[in-house]
Amino acid sequence: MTAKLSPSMMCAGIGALTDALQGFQAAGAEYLHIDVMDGVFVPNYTLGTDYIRQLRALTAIPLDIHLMIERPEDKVAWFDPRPGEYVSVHTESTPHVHRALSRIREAGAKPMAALNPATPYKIIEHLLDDIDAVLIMTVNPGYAGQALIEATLPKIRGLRDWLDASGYQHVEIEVDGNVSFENAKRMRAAGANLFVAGSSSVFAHGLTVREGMERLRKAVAL
Ligand code: S6P
Ligand code: MG
Repeated sequence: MTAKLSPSMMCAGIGALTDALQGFQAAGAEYLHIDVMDGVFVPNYTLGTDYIRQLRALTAIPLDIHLMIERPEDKVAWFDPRPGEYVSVHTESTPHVHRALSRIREAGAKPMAALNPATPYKIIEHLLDDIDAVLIMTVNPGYAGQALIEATLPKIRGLRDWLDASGYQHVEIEVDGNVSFENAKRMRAAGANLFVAGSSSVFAHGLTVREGMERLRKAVAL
Protein backbone atom coordinates (compact mmCIF):
# COMPACT_ATOMS: atom_id res chain seq x y z
CA MET A 1 0.00 0.00 0.00
CA THR A 2 1.39 3.42 -0.95
CA ALA A 3 2.76 5.56 1.89
CA LYS A 4 1.01 8.92 2.32
CA LEU A 5 1.91 11.88 4.51
CA SER A 6 -0.52 14.00 6.49
CA PRO A 7 1.15 16.97 8.22
CA SER A 8 -0.52 17.94 11.50
CA MET A 9 -1.69 21.53 11.26
CA MET A 10 -1.91 22.03 15.04
CA CYS A 11 1.90 22.02 14.90
CA ALA A 12 2.03 24.82 12.28
CA GLY A 13 2.58 28.20 13.90
CA ILE A 14 0.02 30.86 12.87
CA GLY A 15 2.79 33.19 11.73
CA ALA A 16 4.28 30.57 9.41
CA LEU A 17 1.03 29.08 8.16
CA THR A 18 1.19 30.20 4.54
CA ASP A 19 4.85 29.21 4.22
CA ALA A 20 4.03 25.79 5.65
CA LEU A 21 1.14 25.36 3.21
CA GLN A 22 3.38 26.27 0.28
CA GLY A 23 5.94 23.74 1.50
CA PHE A 24 3.32 20.99 1.77
CA GLN A 25 1.95 21.81 -1.65
CA ALA A 26 5.43 21.70 -3.20
CA ALA A 27 6.27 18.47 -1.38
CA GLY A 28 3.05 16.81 -2.52
CA ALA A 29 1.45 16.25 0.90
CA GLU A 30 -1.44 13.86 0.32
CA TYR A 31 -3.53 15.25 3.22
CA LEU A 32 -3.51 17.89 5.93
CA HIS A 33 -4.28 16.44 9.38
CA ILE A 34 -6.67 18.58 11.41
CA ASP A 35 -6.92 17.85 15.14
CA VAL A 36 -10.29 18.80 16.62
CA MET A 37 -10.49 18.59 20.45
CA ASP A 38 -13.41 19.49 22.70
CA GLY A 39 -11.85 19.71 26.17
CA VAL A 40 -14.01 16.74 27.25
CA PHE A 41 -12.93 13.68 25.28
CA VAL A 42 -9.36 14.97 25.58
CA PRO A 43 -7.94 17.59 27.96
CA ASN A 44 -7.25 20.27 25.36
CA TYR A 45 -8.80 22.50 22.70
CA THR A 46 -7.33 22.88 19.24
CA LEU A 47 -8.70 23.54 15.76
CA GLY A 48 -12.36 24.01 14.88
CA THR A 49 -14.95 24.67 12.22
CA ASP A 50 -13.86 28.21 11.44
CA TYR A 51 -10.22 27.22 11.07
CA ILE A 52 -11.23 24.49 8.62
CA ARG A 53 -13.39 26.89 6.61
CA GLN A 54 -10.56 29.39 6.32
CA LEU A 55 -7.96 26.74 5.58
CA ARG A 56 -10.05 25.46 2.68
CA ALA A 57 -9.77 28.91 1.10
CA LEU A 58 -5.96 28.69 1.26
CA THR A 59 -5.30 25.20 -0.06
CA ALA A 60 -6.75 22.44 -2.21
CA ILE A 61 -4.94 19.67 -0.30
CA PRO A 62 -7.63 17.29 1.02
CA LEU A 63 -8.17 17.22 4.76
CA ASP A 64 -7.80 14.34 7.20
CA ILE A 65 -10.01 15.50 10.06
CA HIS A 66 -9.35 13.79 13.42
CA LEU A 67 -12.33 14.28 15.73
CA MET A 68 -11.36 13.94 19.40
CA ILE A 69 -14.80 15.00 20.60
CA GLU A 70 -17.72 13.37 22.39
CA ARG A 71 -20.81 12.33 20.42
CA PRO A 72 -19.24 13.02 17.00
CA GLU A 73 -22.32 11.56 15.23
CA ASP A 74 -24.17 14.82 15.90
CA LYS A 75 -21.34 17.01 14.66
CA VAL A 76 -19.87 15.44 11.51
CA ALA A 77 -21.73 17.87 9.21
CA TRP A 78 -20.26 20.90 11.03
CA PHE A 79 -16.92 20.11 9.41
CA ASP A 80 -18.33 19.98 5.88
CA PRO A 81 -16.37 16.85 4.86
CA ARG A 82 -15.64 16.57 1.12
CA PRO A 83 -15.31 13.56 -1.19
CA GLY A 84 -11.80 12.14 -0.99
CA GLU A 85 -11.23 13.44 2.52
CA TYR A 86 -10.84 11.38 5.68
CA VAL A 87 -12.78 11.95 8.88
CA SER A 88 -11.84 9.86 11.92
CA VAL A 89 -13.96 9.25 15.01
CA HIS A 90 -12.85 7.50 18.18
CA THR A 91 -14.61 4.28 19.14
CA GLU A 92 -14.23 5.47 22.76
CA SER A 93 -16.05 8.75 22.14
CA THR A 94 -19.60 7.49 21.57
CA PRO A 95 -21.85 4.44 21.99
CA HIS A 96 -23.01 5.18 18.42
CA VAL A 97 -19.79 4.85 16.48
CA HIS A 98 -21.56 3.07 13.61
CA ARG A 99 -23.89 6.04 13.20
CA ALA A 100 -20.95 8.46 13.27
CA LEU A 101 -19.11 6.46 10.57
CA SER A 102 -22.30 6.27 8.48
CA ARG A 103 -22.71 10.04 8.63
CA ILE A 104 -19.18 10.46 7.28
CA ARG A 105 -19.95 8.04 4.42
CA GLU A 106 -23.25 9.83 3.69
CA ALA A 107 -21.33 13.11 3.44
CA GLY A 108 -19.24 11.48 0.69
CA ALA A 109 -16.03 11.34 2.73
CA LYS A 110 -13.94 8.36 3.87
CA PRO A 111 -14.72 7.04 7.37
CA MET A 112 -11.83 6.14 9.65
CA ALA A 113 -12.14 4.50 13.10
CA ALA A 114 -9.64 5.90 15.63
CA LEU A 115 -8.33 3.85 18.54
CA ASN A 116 -6.60 5.07 21.71
CA PRO A 117 -3.42 3.22 22.69
CA ALA A 118 -5.23 0.98 25.22
CA THR A 119 -8.14 0.06 22.94
CA PRO A 120 -7.87 -3.41 21.35
CA TYR A 121 -8.23 -3.31 17.58
CA LYS A 122 -10.78 -6.12 17.50
CA ILE A 123 -13.34 -3.64 18.79
CA ILE A 124 -13.85 -2.71 15.11
CA GLU A 125 -14.67 -6.29 14.06
CA HIS A 126 -18.28 -5.43 13.20
CA LEU A 127 -17.36 -2.13 11.53
CA LEU A 128 -14.99 -3.42 8.88
CA ASP A 129 -17.47 -2.83 6.05
CA ASP A 130 -18.07 0.71 7.28
CA ILE A 131 -14.52 2.05 7.28
CA ASP A 132 -11.79 2.90 4.79
CA ALA A 133 -9.04 3.21 7.41
CA VAL A 134 -8.09 2.72 11.05
CA LEU A 135 -6.21 5.38 13.01
CA ILE A 136 -3.86 3.91 15.60
CA MET A 137 -2.95 6.50 18.22
CA THR A 138 0.68 5.90 19.12
CA VAL A 139 0.48 8.43 22.00
CA ASN A 140 -2.48 9.38 24.18
CA PRO A 141 -4.54 11.94 22.26
CA GLY A 142 -4.51 15.53 23.48
CA TYR A 143 -1.05 16.94 22.84
CA ALA A 144 1.76 17.11 20.35
CA GLY A 145 5.34 16.41 21.43
CA GLN A 146 4.77 13.19 23.40
CA ALA A 147 6.88 10.00 23.37
CA LEU A 148 5.86 6.89 21.42
CA ILE A 149 4.07 4.17 23.40
CA GLU A 150 6.09 1.14 22.26
CA ALA A 151 3.23 -1.34 22.72
CA THR A 152 1.46 0.29 19.77
CA LEU A 153 4.04 -1.11 17.31
CA PRO A 154 2.99 -4.78 17.70
CA LYS A 155 -0.60 -3.49 17.70
CA ILE A 156 -0.09 -2.05 14.19
CA ARG A 157 1.40 -5.37 13.02
CA GLY A 158 -1.45 -7.34 14.57
CA LEU A 159 -4.06 -5.09 13.00
CA ARG A 160 -2.46 -5.25 9.52
CA ASP A 161 -2.23 -9.05 9.65
CA TRP A 162 -5.81 -9.39 10.92
CA LEU A 163 -7.20 -7.04 8.24
CA ASP A 164 -5.31 -8.88 5.49
CA ALA A 165 -6.39 -12.31 6.73
CA SER A 166 -10.03 -11.17 6.97
CA GLY A 167 -10.26 -9.89 3.38
CA TYR A 168 -9.83 -6.20 4.23
CA GLN A 169 -6.48 -5.60 2.52
CA HIS A 170 -7.83 -2.27 1.21
CA VAL A 171 -8.35 -0.80 4.70
CA GLU A 172 -5.52 1.64 5.38
CA ILE A 173 -3.71 2.17 8.70
CA GLU A 174 -2.87 5.66 9.88
CA VAL A 175 -0.44 6.32 12.74
CA ASP A 176 -0.55 9.46 14.86
CA GLY A 177 1.86 10.49 17.59
CA ASN A 178 5.65 10.82 17.70
CA VAL A 179 5.99 9.77 14.05
CA SER A 180 9.67 10.70 14.03
CA PHE A 181 11.92 9.75 11.11
CA GLU A 182 13.12 6.72 13.09
CA ASN A 183 9.72 5.67 14.43
CA ALA A 184 8.07 6.15 11.03
CA LYS A 185 10.37 3.51 9.58
CA ARG A 186 9.36 1.03 12.29
CA MET A 187 5.66 1.91 11.88
CA ARG A 188 5.94 1.36 8.13
CA ALA A 189 7.60 -2.02 8.69
CA ALA A 190 4.73 -2.90 11.07
CA GLY A 191 2.15 -2.19 8.33
CA ALA A 192 1.11 1.48 8.60
CA ASN A 193 0.76 3.51 5.38
CA LEU A 194 -0.65 6.90 6.45
CA PHE A 195 1.68 9.01 8.58
CA VAL A 196 0.71 12.05 10.64
CA ALA A 197 3.72 14.33 10.61
CA GLY A 198 4.08 16.67 13.57
CA SER A 199 6.73 18.16 15.82
CA SER A 200 8.82 14.96 15.56
CA SER A 201 9.37 15.32 11.81
CA VAL A 202 8.18 18.03 9.42
CA PHE A 203 7.87 20.65 12.17
CA ALA A 204 11.17 19.71 13.86
CA HIS A 205 13.50 22.62 14.63
CA GLY A 206 16.31 23.24 12.18
CA LEU A 207 14.47 21.85 9.13
CA THR A 208 12.21 23.48 6.56
CA VAL A 209 8.89 21.69 6.02
CA ARG A 210 10.13 20.76 2.53
CA GLU A 211 13.23 19.10 3.97
CA GLY A 212 11.17 17.41 6.66
CA MET A 213 8.73 16.03 4.09
CA GLU A 214 11.55 14.70 1.91
CA ARG A 215 13.23 13.05 4.87
CA LEU A 216 9.99 11.49 6.08
CA ARG A 217 9.21 10.15 2.60
CA LYS A 218 12.59 8.46 2.47
CA ALA A 219 12.03 7.00 5.95
CA VAL A 220 8.76 5.34 4.90
CA ALA A 221 9.89 4.18 1.43
CA LEU A 222 9.88 0.39 1.31
C1 S6P B 1 -2.52 14.43 19.33
C2 S6P B 1 -2.94 14.72 17.92
C3 S6P B 1 -1.82 14.56 16.95
C4 S6P B 1 -0.67 15.54 17.10
C5 S6P B 1 0.57 14.90 16.52
C6 S6P B 1 1.74 15.74 16.66
O1 S6P B 1 -3.62 14.33 20.12
O2 S6P B 1 -3.97 13.86 17.53
O3 S6P B 1 -2.29 14.58 15.62
O4 S6P B 1 -0.91 16.71 16.42
O5 S6P B 1 0.77 13.73 17.24
O6 S6P B 1 2.88 15.05 16.27
P1 S6P B 1 4.11 14.83 17.24
O7 S6P B 1 5.22 14.45 16.35
O8 S6P B 1 4.33 16.11 17.96
O9 S6P B 1 3.67 13.75 18.19
MG1 MG C 1 -4.34 13.73 15.38
